[in-house]
Amino acid sequence: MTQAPAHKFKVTYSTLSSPDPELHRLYDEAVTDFRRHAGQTYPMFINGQERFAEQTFAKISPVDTDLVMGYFQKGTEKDANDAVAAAKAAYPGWRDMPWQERVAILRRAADLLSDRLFKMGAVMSLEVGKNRLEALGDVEETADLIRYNCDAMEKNNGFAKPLLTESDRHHNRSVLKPYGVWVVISPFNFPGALAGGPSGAALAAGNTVVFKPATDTPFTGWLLTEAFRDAGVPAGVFNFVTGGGRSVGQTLVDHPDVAGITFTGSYDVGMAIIRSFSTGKYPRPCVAEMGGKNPVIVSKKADLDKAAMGCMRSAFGLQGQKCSALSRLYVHRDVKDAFMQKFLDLTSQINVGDPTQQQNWMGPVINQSAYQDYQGFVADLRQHGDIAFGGEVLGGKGYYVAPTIADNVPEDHPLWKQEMFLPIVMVEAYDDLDEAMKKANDVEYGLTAGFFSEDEDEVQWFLDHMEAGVLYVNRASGATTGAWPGYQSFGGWKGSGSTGKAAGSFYYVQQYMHEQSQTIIE
Ligand code: UN1
Repeated sequence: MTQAPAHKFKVTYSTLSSPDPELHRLYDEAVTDFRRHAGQTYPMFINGQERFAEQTFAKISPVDTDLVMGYFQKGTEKDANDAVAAAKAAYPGWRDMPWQERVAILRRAADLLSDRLFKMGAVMSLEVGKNRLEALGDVEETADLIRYNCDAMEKNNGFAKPLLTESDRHHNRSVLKPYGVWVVISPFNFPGALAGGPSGAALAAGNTVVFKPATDTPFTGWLLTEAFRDAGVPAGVFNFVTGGGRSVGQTLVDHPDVAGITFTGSYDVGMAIIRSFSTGKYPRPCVAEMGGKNPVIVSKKADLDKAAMGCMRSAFGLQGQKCSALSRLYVHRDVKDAFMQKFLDLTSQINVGDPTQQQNWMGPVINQSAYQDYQGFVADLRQHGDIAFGGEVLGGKGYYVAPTIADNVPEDHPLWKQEMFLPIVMVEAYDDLDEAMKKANDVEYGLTAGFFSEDEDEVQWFLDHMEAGVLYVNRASGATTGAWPGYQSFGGWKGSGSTGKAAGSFYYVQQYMHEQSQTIIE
């Protein structure tokens, strides 16, 4: 039988289910095939060459802790330094290549990712614990983010634009130029999109890249590296280093030859990098995306079926481990009981288990430490409020926990403000919309937020007052989650992001370049 082209199946985070049996067959085959070949050793990639360290670490699947997916290199400071040196040496050639050629190479890399959809999706499911649609969505988002950065270069003619002139003898223009060596440090939860997206932007703009994935997700990082390599990205232009955050990551952050960085991860680490990047000899650009504590407000004029579905998907998709996940839910007192009934009912229908099995919508949490955090948070919430649903670890060979809804937790409890990054949502009744908005905004984060109401004036009120970078109204496929490049830009306000510019719309790739004004007089 001939294999259907991968691009026939376009899965996004809003895809609720796919009726196409071919998609499921190809994914199942890829999982079986991967399991048969698991346990190999994978290199780093520096200056176009595979690089092996003295020590390796095992990547264990959170889905099944008996499954060693592969062995990855425990890179050292020297490896990090070599990667920066390689990127620095390769920079002039890549910078001077016409942007049209750079973009052609990067579009090839995006197409290779789409071609490898099922293999990469299978790896991501086992590496992160994503269900099949979330995993396939992440692969496609990675490819689309790379394409979107290429399109941005093209639509703006490489960012060389004329300025006003005094006469025919004056030629004035503004040109955006790359910075040099760009570091990309990515998180575990979207190991494709949040690595390939920023790398694609940095490369399209003409920077060279040193990429370090989260310690939990080296495998997807390697597959991304292979796609750039196979697309013809020249040696030294894209480098891949693995190892500890404190050794390899810190060496990259501290390196004087690094011109800019994109970090996606926790608020504490992000803020430390921003501070360190502003205390050198001169300020250097730091694009930081740093988590959320995302609220939903349900009005008494809401369609409660839409609201319950959107909240369930946002609170528990990918086990609550999205920075876009819903974690605070404010429901009008008049409709709270009716809403809770629907919300609990939908939540009780979630199957938790091996996410490569089609019937399981939630997989495990990422690692032992997250599994322990979950138990600690639940004990705390149980002591101070009610666990309306879930609250248990589920056993098995992986880190499985129940989707959890906490109610009646006092307003001053610290977990109303702290990002948990787990499938736990806290619910509270409100009497007055303005009071709900005040609480919704009263956190250090401002990433995503959702609103449910069938009243136009209320909708406008929400859009006018909510302090966050990504707003959704009446979205049943995800009340706060599921941004897609070109359709929703994605970036945070306040403690959620450092630049005020979001990925996926009009202003992102420009952050990887600085402006030069050129005036020539004949
Ligand atoms: C994240 O949540 O960590 O909007 C990144 C979403 C996805 C993921 C964003 N695009 O839910």
